[in-house]
This record gives sequence, C-alpha cells and structure tokens, in this order.
Amino acid sequence: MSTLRACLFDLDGVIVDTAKHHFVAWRRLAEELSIPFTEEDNEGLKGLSRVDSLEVILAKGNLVLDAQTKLQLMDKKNAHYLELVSTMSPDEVLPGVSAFIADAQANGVHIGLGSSSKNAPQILELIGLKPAFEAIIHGNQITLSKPDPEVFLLGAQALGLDPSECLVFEDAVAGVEAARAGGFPVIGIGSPDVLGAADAVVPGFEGLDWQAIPGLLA
Ligand code: B16
Ligand code: MG
Repeated sequence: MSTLRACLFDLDGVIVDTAKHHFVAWRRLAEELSIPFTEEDNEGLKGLSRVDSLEVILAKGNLVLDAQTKLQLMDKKNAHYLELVSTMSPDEVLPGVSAFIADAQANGVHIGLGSSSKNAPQILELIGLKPAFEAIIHGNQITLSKPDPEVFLLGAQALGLDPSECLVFEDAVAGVEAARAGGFPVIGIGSPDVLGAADAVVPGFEGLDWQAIPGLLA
C-alpha cells in the first residue's frame, strides 16, 4: 500500500447527518406521486446524484415523466431539503469528525471533499468546516455520479496525489463502489452488512485517530 497522504471525505452521512433530511424530502415527493418510499429505498439512493435519485423513485412507481416535469420535481425536492438543512450549525458535525480531521492535519495529511451533492459548499459553510478543506469537489463539478469514481479522481487530482495515496471515507454503497473503481483505499462509515465492499468499516469517527488507520487497513 502507498503511503497515505490525504483523506477524501464524503459529506452526507459521513461528516454530517444530512442523509435524514434527503430521506424526508424524497419521501414527501414520492408520497405526492403516490409512490411508496421506505428507509430501505433511501439506502439505495445514498451517494446518487439528485437526477439519478429521482429516476430510481420514478422507476419504482413505473412513472414516465417529461424532462420539464422532472426538473420541477427536483427543484421542489431541493427547496424542501434546503428548508430542512437551513438551521444546521457546527453542533451537528458528527461525533469525532472535527477531532479526526485536526489530528490528520497535525500528521501532515491533506483534507479533501468528494460529495455528489450540489449543496455541499453551502452545508460545509453552515457547519463551519469549510476552512479545513484544501479541495472541495461537489455535485456541480461532476458529470458522472457515484458509483463512477469521477468525484474522487477530481479530488485526488486537485490535491496533486495518486488515488492510492488518498483514503476515502464513505457511508454509501455507491460511494464505496466509486472509491474502489478509482483505485482508492476506502473506509466505510456505518454497518459492515451494508458496506462490506470497503477495506474496513467503522460505525463513526468517535475515538478514531490517524494512528489507528494503518491497523484498520491491514
Ligand atoms: P443534492 P454525498 C449525496 O451526497 C447524497 O448522499 C445523496 O443522497 C444526494 O442525492 C446527493 O448527494 C445529491 O445531493 O441534491 O444536494 O445535490 O453523500 O455524496 O455527500
Ligand atoms: Mg454520503
């Protein structure tokens, strides 16, 4: 394994629990379209772009809509999502994340973001973590959503590093797949039952420091 020189963080579900807000916003839209939408359905949307998420929901309801209607539905979902996240604050950074980032930086590790979300810069601002990131790659900069590795490859490129030198942290099946496809080592944040394809899985960052990483990847 190459020496690790950077961490590339996913945002939603890794740094902050916006996944629950995406769920609520998609569920309301699905209900309006009379399409049943469960937490299990939501699991499959994690890491997918807004448009890909909508397509999955419409396919579940066997609903075929024109492009204009789809745009309106995505705008509606995003407006609801933005309303839900508008009150987020630094208190909502998930436990251990800020300490882990500070410890990694103290060890000379570069910090980048690889998120499918077009709202990522805004969310980072709200939770006060934007200054910690040297590279921020988000949904407006990519043409292919996870599980394509583009978002992480752009992150590595922005940091001037090889994928093998950048450790990805991901909570989504599609995100773990994206990291692996790009040749990145990846630690899953969540359950091994869901993220078994990752090199290692931890429940979260609480109690985790940079020194513990080689042991996890061994
Ligand atoms: P937006 P991540 C992803 O962010 C979310 O996991 C996914 O649920 C969402 O649909 C996607 O961003 C697009 O988000 O509608 O805000 O552009 O997990 O890659 O940080
Ligand atoms: Mg995520």
